[in-house]
Amino acid sequence: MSLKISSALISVFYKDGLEPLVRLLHEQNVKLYSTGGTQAFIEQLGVPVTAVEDLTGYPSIFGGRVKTLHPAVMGGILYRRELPEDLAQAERHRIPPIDLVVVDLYPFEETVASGASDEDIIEKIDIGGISLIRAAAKNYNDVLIVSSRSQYGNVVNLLTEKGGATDLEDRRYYAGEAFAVTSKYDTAIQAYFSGSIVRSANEIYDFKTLPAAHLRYGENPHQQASFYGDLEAMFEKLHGKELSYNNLVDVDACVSLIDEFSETTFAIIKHTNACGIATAQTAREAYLNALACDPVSAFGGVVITNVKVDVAAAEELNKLFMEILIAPGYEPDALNILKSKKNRILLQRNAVTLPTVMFKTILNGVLEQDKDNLAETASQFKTVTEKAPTESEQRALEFALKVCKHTKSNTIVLAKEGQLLASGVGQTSRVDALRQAIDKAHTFGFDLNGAVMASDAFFPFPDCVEIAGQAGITAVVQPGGSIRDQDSIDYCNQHGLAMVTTGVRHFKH
Ligand code: 93A
Repeated sequence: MSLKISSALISVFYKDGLEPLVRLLHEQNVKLYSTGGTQAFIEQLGVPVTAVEDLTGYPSIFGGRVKTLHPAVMGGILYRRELPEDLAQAERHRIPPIDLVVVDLYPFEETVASGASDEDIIEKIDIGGISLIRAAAKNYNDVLIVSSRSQYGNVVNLLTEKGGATDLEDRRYYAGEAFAVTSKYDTAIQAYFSGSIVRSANEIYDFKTLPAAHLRYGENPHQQASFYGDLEAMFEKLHGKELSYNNLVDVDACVSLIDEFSETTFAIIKHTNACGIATAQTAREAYLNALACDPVSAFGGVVITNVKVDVAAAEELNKLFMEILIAPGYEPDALNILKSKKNRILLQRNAVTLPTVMFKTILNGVLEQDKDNLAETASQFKTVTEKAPTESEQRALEFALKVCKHTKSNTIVLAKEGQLLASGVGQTSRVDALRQAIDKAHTFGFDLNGAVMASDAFFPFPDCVEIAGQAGITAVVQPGGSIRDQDSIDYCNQHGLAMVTTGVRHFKH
């Protein structure tokens, strides 16, 4: 059943990416309720919002531990709109409906990974947010739940397309996603309490319990190979040939990369590295900007997006010879266009909780580690130069850093706002990575004046910033921590570059 959203409760930890959704809801005359920090963020956008305290008649208490845990909030989400008894009770207790819930949970895993104290980690166990998500997902019959920042772009598209209304199938889909979010969240808490990542890995990788699939061959035709896992749970294959070993490796790289982005994004992967990625207003524009980065490498690549593929995007995508396209959904006409190539693999991605650890066999044993799940936002950047990056540069740096994290080391990523310009990948020196990136950018016609640079690890010498400065780069992000950091900073100060550090290294091998 199509339902128009009349009111929404928004309570998010990270405010990044929220603005377009807030503005759209405001345009669609949705009454907004919000918690402290989120309320301040919305007010600063000039959008009217009611404090959740005004709804509950209660202040936020116990250091914020109890903010939304109140019958007026839970009731407004959970009462059944079609049941006369529920309607009567809602009226008697003056509980207004809440038709949309938007939550970004306390970053529990990130807090654990940052090495915070036990006390700080416990405080980051979200109780109210989880309850809001579960309540709204349970009542998907009447309520839409947005449970992750990665969904904002799709939800904006959905609400724009449907004029602020949703259908039952949309709400059910997002309810499923919501329970994937809450179960992943609780799994991380459980893993923390059990104190052992080894145990969680063994649970995840108990080969005997996983379905096995023989692959045609491994990385090369003379290598035998199998995959152990439930691919059908992850993807619905809509078209095309069997996935190969290398396809699976690239699909994995695609999924990890795209999950960093909440805006409308397209990425093109070759041999696990992005040879194009862009965010834009429309799917078509994002795809074309991603393709422009390196149309030569894109040939035969694996393409992923975080939005439904529409006809305009499909018409452009259809021109590319690609191995695989992965999307959360396809418009029926878009799918027809894309099916025109017999072997092209079209995957529709489902919301599935992925393991938080990774392992590989080495020597006579196995290496195991947590996945690199730290994603620094601009608010965590520390400016170390006289000049600070402009807002546009900050956004470009954040974008470049996300790409950098998913690119083979040593890597240098050059970007402008919302578009990868070039990267240097898997080089034995950072200088080589930078030279490769600059050369590639020029090959494909990009002017690097005003572009930004991200590095996966610190600069041991000032050579990289010198080369970057000469190429026109104006802002740099890097972890920092080299004993010669000051040499790079001095060069930036002398030549008017801005540099920020993150304190977090992102090697990937
Ligand atoms: O401490 S809580 O578990 N208690 C609550 O009642 C509650 N309600 C929302 N945390 C709670 N939240 C979380 O607050 C949300 O999940 C979100 O992460 C955060 C938003 O807080 P603010 O809007 O004040 O920044």
